[in-house]
Amino acid sequence: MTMDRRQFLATSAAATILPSLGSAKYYEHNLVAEPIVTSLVPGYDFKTEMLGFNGSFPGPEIRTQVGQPLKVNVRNNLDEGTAVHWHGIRLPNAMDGVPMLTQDIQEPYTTKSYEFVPPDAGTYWYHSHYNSLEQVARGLIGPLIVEEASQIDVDEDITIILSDWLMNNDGQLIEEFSDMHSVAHAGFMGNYARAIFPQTKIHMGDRVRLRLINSATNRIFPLKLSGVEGKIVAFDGMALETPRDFEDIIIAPAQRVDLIVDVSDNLIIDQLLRDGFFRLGELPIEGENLQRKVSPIEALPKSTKPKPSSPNRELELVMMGGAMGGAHGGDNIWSLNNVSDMPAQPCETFDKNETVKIKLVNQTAFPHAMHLHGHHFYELNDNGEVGDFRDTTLIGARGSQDILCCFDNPGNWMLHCHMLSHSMGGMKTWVKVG
Ligand SMILES: [Cu+2]
Repeated sequence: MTMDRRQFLATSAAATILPSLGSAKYYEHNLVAEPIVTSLVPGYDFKTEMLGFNGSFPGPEIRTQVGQPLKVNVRNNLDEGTAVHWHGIRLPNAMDGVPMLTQDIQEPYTTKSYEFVPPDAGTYWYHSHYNSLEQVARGLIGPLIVEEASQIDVDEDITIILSDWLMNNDGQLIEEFSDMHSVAHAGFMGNYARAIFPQTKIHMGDRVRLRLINSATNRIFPLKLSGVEGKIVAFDGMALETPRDFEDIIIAPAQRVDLIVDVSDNLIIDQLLRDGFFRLGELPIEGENLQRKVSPIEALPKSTKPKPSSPNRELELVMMGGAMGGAHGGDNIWSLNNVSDMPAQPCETFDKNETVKIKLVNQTAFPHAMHLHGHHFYELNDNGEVGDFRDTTLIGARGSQDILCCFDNPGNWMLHCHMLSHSMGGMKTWVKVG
């Protein structure tokens, strides 16, 4: 028996926070995946047919607090299956939202609950992990914000979603998602891109936290921010030990960048192009904040991330295939170590808490954004020194990137290119931990 739509919506008010024992708070949210129409292009009167959550694209911002239990009830009101993945959260394997690996496909008109305790504060997102190239391109995404236990000293906290869409002149999505030419090249790309701001006001002199999320299926955004000055404070949800200066920012599909900035003018986000820029969005200032924060921008509180230690094992994972990539042993367009698509057995099995150095070698003519589920990993620089702690790393065409990962989370975890066309074209595998 399925709950009828009205009945479900009646219970799906905003987040409920129920008191619990001690200091624990329990956050519960409801998400309804459904077809929607939305004004995707500001200034035009057409409405775009998409998929969304709770009637909107992007889906509602889920806000919770680090270390507190979160429950999200997902209702599938699509006439196709779905599954929701909580990107970047180090959660129990059964909650990871990957059909055929961690759960069944969530059938139409059913409800599935996900429950986990986010161990790290930061900027995350949720998105469909079923038929994901198409469902993400059609809009099944939303931000998942895990707040720090103590308040961060900013005037505003703004989540900005970056994405692109392929649209016709009537503003409708062109559904050529799996066009084979794009799969074998840089992936399905839009002809229109935008930074989506929340309905927030900023003032000259504000200190603002900006949470950038790239939800595009394939597009890497090189960005220039104007009107603000400050520091990068986190990548992929994880606090940097020392806030970092920035000029341009490169954000690959699925990556997040948190900044703390002081506002001096209208906030403008431009995408840098080879010969100029494209304006992704602008948040105009209104009035002035006369109580400016003048203290230096401090690091966010440390996460519970594992300390880097020397590896027990070293492996190589080679990205192969695609146009101009040469021959490889896989039977789809892309492969990892000569194997295309999800193998019946894991590509590697790790003992729990094993620390592994993985050399990600890109033999192909395109960049890839490799994402590991259930863990973050350290990027190693060319001298082998430990760098940023991320869940998605961008590897340039014909380049390589070494990573160091402590596989401390038991279960079956996907490892795949987050350019979702490449993942669909075979660049995906999984590892088993514990
Ligand atoms: Cu790729």
